[in-house]
This record gives sequence, C-alpha cells and structure tokens, in this order.
Amino acid sequence: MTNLRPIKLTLGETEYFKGIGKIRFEGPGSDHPMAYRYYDENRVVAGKTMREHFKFAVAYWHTLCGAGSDPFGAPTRFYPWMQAKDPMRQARDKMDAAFEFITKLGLAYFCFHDFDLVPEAETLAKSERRLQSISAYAREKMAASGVGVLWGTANLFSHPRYMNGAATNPDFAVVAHAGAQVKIALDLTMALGGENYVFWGGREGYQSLLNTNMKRELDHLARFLHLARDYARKQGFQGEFFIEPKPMEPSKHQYDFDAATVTGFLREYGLIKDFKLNIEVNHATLAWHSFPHELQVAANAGLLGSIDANRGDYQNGWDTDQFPNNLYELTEAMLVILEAGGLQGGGVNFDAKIRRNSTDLDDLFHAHIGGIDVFARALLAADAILTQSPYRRIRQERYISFDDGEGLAFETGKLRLKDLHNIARRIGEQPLKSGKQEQLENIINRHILHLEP
Ligand code: XUL
Ligand code: CO
Repeated sequence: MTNLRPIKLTLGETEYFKGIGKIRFEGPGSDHPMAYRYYDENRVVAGKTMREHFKFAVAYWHTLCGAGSDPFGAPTRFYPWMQAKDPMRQARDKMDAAFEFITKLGLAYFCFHDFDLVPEAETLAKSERRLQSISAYAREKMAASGVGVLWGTANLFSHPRYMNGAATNPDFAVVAHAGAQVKIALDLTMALGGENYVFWGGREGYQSLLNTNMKRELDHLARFLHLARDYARKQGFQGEFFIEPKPMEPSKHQYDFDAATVTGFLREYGLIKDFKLNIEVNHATLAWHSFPHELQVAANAGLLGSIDANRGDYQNGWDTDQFPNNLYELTEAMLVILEAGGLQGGGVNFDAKIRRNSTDLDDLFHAHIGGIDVFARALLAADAILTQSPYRRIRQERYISFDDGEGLAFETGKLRLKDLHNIARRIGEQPLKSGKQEQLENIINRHILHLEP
C-alpha cells in the first residue's frame, strides 16, 4: 500500500517559500545548503529504495502550526499562512503552504491531528463541518501532488475538557466526546486514504493515585480502543493502528509508558493482533531507555510499526523534539530496523520542531533536509555494517554455546533445573568470555566515517 506516486511540485495562490525550489539529490560533494547529499530516493539499499525504507512524513502540527511559543513566552514566528482571520481561509492557506513545503522536499507523506488542519469550533457539529470542508480541499491537493497520509490522529489532549484524560477520564461525558472525535478523525483519515492511524495517549495517565482508580481507567482505555478498532475495520480500514508510548509529559504517570508496558497492555486486553507501536526517539529517552532499545523491544514482539523521528537533549529531561542529527546513534537504530525487516506499515514522521529562535522560513527546510540526510547516511552505514563487517558474526559467536549439545537442549526446553545442576558440577568454572563492546563500537565509527556515495 506504500505510496509510490511521483511527487509533483504543488503551489497554491501564493508561493510561501520563495527562492527555494525542489530539493534535489546532489551527492556528498555538494556545497548547496538546499540539497540532499545522501538521500537519493531511488537508490536501492538492502533490497528497497530509500523512499520505500523511510516513507518520510512532515508533521503538520510542528511544521505548519508551530509558532515557537513555550511556557515562558509568546510566539516568535508569524508565518504568512497563519494570518487570515477567517478560520477556513487560514486552514486553506496553511494547507497550500503544507503542500508547497512537502512537495519542494519531494516527500510522499504528511501526518496530522484533526485540529491541526482547522481550528476546533464551539460545537462538535460545527467542528465536523469544518473538517469535512478541509478534507475536500486536502483531497484535491493530494490528487494534484501525489502526496499521501502516513497517519492521522485526534488531538485528545489540548482542550480543557481533557484535563483529566480522554478515554481514561473519570467522567463518561468526556469519554463520549473523545469517542466522537476519534470517529470523526478515523473517517477523515480513511477519506484521505491514510495508511495508518495513531493513538498517542496524551493525558491518558494521572497525577495522583489519591484521586485515581487506575484499574478502571485502564479498562476504559482498552474498551475505547476496541470500539475504535471495530468501527474502523467495519468501514473497511485495512491500515495499521499504532500506539505511541511515552512515559510522562503532560501527565506525571502515563499509561503507555514504554514499548514493554504497551506490549503487556495490548496482550492483556486482546488488542495485540490489531495494534503495533509508533516509537519516538525523545519518548524513549524520557523513559530512560535508548531509542534502539525501544525499537528492539517492539521488534521482539513483532510490533515495530512506525517511528517519530526527533531527539532530546542530554542536559535536560524534557521532550525537546529537536531534529535528528546524531549519525552514530541513528546508525545503531537503523541496525535494529534493518535486522527487524523494516517498519511494518509505517514510516519516519518528523515529529520535531525547529527552535524558538529559528524564525526564518528557510529554517524549516534546513531542519528537514538535515534530518532526512542523517537517516540516509545511517541506513548506508548500517547496511555496510551488516553486510561487510564482522558485526553480526561477533554477536552471534557470543551465543555459540547454545547452537548444539546441552546449550541447544536447554534452549529447546529439553533440560530440567536438576540437569543444569549436574552439568555445572561436571564442567566446572569456565574461562571468562569478552563482550567485545569496544571493538563493535569501532566498527560503527569506521563505517560512519568511510561512506562511499
Ligand atoms: C507528543 C507526540 C505527539 C504524537 C501525536 O509528545 O509525540 O505529537 O506524536 O499525537
Ligand atoms: Co510523536
């Protein structure tokens, strides 16, 4: 179902990013700041084109709606597509800017929350009409450009009604409203041919157990996901549903803490067949994990669906959502993704924002070009490590004692605890075996430094 249509530059009435043309692959030797040095969408690596490996998507909320405000200060960016007073006019301007931006980058996807596309109105019925109207406009732009939807979602965390949660709210009226919003967002995603649908549990969590019946809230969350799945499947939706784990922020305790927690939840509530995971870098690090760790946990369970690309900051614990730029770390991540056989259904969504003081229009391009190129380099490095270095062999040899004899008998369930006791007494203390970590780290460094185009 991957969107492989050619991407056509698509402008609206106004050209917003004047002076910036279509971003092209120029190779590592290029000095042009507005060019890809490594991302060559048609280049085949490990059996797939780069375009198919990544399915890069622009995140509507950060890139088109983000105005640079933070808890300490007012917006710093006054983009021209944000100026119209009429909400539908503004939504259409924003969509023109979105398609100009996405098609200039040559990308095939975007991701959105319902109310990224149009502002929420005073009533549900009016909001629904606004969404239907922008959906028709989006369909026109998508047909003209070839751009598709990687995933849609509903914003169940910004409005004050969700301050105590959405599906896990202690008040049924709020749960019902969240259900209505998810129904509308599913309809919208399906109308736009969206390939997947995401649930990030924004305020599905709690601040204090003193006022929280945790078990009941978790039961409600599962019930809610069952209803959403049943509705979408009945309408013929064949894409994947993803849960996006995050340990905290905005809630102190979030129910979808990390990949392992969500996997357990999906198993407990009979949702494991229909839901996969959308792993976000900065959410992994907020949970005191590394990104590759979270990817591997998801892959172990067969649930590695999609990723939200960004990075945190080593000096603080917030969800800073910076654009990815660390080649060493991303190479380790791409090793996990390649060995898992790729992402199932999803792609790489830039859930990342430029800094508050990045106020020029071209900053959006620098950010995305940098993120895209670092992924492309990481893919090339990881592929070389897997195919041309002793990386796999060194790791495999650490487990060689399970390949035959008594080790294999243990692995295949043929030994009892008493057998382990007998074997240990017989073989006695064995020589220590090195983990070879530094040698493996040097292999990564060597391959990120010596990349042939
Ligand atoms: C919040 C976050 C969201 C989800 C979509 O941290 O990552 O943007 O990706 O709701
Ligand atoms: Co995200």
